[in-house]
Amino acid sequence: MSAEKLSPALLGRLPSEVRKPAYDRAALKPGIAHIGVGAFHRCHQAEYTDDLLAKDFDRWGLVGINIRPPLLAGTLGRQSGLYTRLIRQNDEVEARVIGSIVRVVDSQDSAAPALDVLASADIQMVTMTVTEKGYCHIPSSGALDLDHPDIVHDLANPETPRSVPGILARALELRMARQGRPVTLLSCDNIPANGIILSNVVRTFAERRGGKLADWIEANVAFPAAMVDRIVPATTEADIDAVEQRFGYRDGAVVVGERFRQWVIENRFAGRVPRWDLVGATFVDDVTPFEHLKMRVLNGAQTTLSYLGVLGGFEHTFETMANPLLARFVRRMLTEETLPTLTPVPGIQPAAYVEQSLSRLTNTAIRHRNHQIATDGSQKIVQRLLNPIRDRLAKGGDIALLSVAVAGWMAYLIKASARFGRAWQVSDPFADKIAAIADRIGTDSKALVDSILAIDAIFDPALAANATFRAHIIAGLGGLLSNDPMGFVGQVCAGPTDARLKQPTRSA
Ligand code: NAI
Ligand code: CS2
Repeated sequence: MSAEKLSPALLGRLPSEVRKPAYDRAALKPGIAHIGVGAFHRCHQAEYTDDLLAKDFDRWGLVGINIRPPLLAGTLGRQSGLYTRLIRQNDEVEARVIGSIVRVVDSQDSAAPALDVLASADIQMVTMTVTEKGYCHIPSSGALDLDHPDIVHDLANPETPRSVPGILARALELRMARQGRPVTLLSCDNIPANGIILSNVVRTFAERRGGKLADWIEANVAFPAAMVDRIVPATTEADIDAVEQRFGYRDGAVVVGERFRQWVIENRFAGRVPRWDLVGATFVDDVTPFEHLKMRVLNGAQTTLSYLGVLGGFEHTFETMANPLLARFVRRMLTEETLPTLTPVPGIQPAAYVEQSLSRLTNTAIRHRNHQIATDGSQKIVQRLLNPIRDRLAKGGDIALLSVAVAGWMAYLIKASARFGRAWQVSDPFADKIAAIADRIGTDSKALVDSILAIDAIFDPALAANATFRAHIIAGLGGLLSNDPMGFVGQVCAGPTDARLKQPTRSA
């Protein structure tokens, strides 16, 4: 017989080691909407909100909305929004059922269900984790990509939008017409200056829509920036089975994360604000130093390890970190090249932050696949690698190690092309473009780099034209496409700068 499913009725009978919501869920009122109920939201913002509800401070429940797959009705919906959040640190497991999501809404086929929620007067805070590419912006500039197919569609059909910027602009228009209450739109995605990018893409829509919308947004909507942190890999069937075996019930919405968590939010709100600062979040005037630290150190390390890890034949981050060469490479990259680009962050010692970040990446219970982190690299490398490179170049600093990581992204996509034997499957908005370049050019790394650096949506032209940067990327790509990519990484890690620029032998 299959195990009983998680439900409100089961809460009273859960094993004692599973922590339960410490408040009356029936008393909650929808107050916060979240777009993009994926693994991360369930393990981060929803947990902070659960902590806040347990303090009996407010009665704000979350309404979760997905405008893209997966459907929520069959998992969270069937469980009345309940799910199990596992914290895993090597052999330790800590289980907790989170109760802060009071309703879920699938709005994949039409924006109407999402708009109903977002335009309602009950909702005064809208958070989102819609992945980096969900903002439909140009990574190198942060502006709305007017050629994006969803944006072309939404500008032509503003009342039936399908993109995040289009849906938010329409929701704000409905709020203005129906009830006029202010609202905060809080991006929790790992894009640089996420408040500014979200505001750019929504305001561009509003300006094109005309009427009073842009002025209303100016007066009634806040777009704070936020830095969010907790490593949360995609949930696997094994995770769901593990909950059943260990605790005796079936939960289709399990999520697994590490113990560490952080949320730094810009103190710029419109309307009511959940007091997440009472449960560990920090409200600050300027998120930028926190954002740079996190994206350049932790995310920079993850991205670097993902590309070099795949090229070296490793499956997960923790296995890649167990390789002494790759661990040494990433530590040197962060310490020698990334750290000097950072401005001081109150209360955080940069070298200690590097060590803490690297140590988080060795957690054997966090099975974060290199291919998952490598996904959508074109949307990630600007903030994680290219911006620190630009800062280094401006001060005359060495960029040899950061450049290998950028070349890693190129090699990863090139090796997925037909000409290179489709080494693995990739998912990146620029994958087809880079595969076409690889198919046309073949193995000439200088020609490959010339064509790839010409993609100005990723590489800003001034950086792409920098001779030092080009030379390092050409050397890096040559080395990583050679028969011995790890040998090349070893040479770079050991050798002086000019030796790093020498072209190694390449595979045919
Ligand atoms: P996930 O794959 O579990 O969920 C992705 C969510 O985004 C889904 O709800 C999906 O419907 C939605 N989505 C995808 N493409 C969209 C689009 N074009 N428009 C609107 N919605 C879209 O991924 P997960 O782990 O929840 O991560 C999501 C984002 O959260 C990341 O891309 C990152 O920016 C941020 N984040 C993730 C962390 C993690 O460790 N998983 C940690 C810190 C931030
Ligand atoms: C990861 C991040 O998938 C990825 O790109 O690098 O989502 C990472 O796990 C989080 O930012 C950690 O907070």
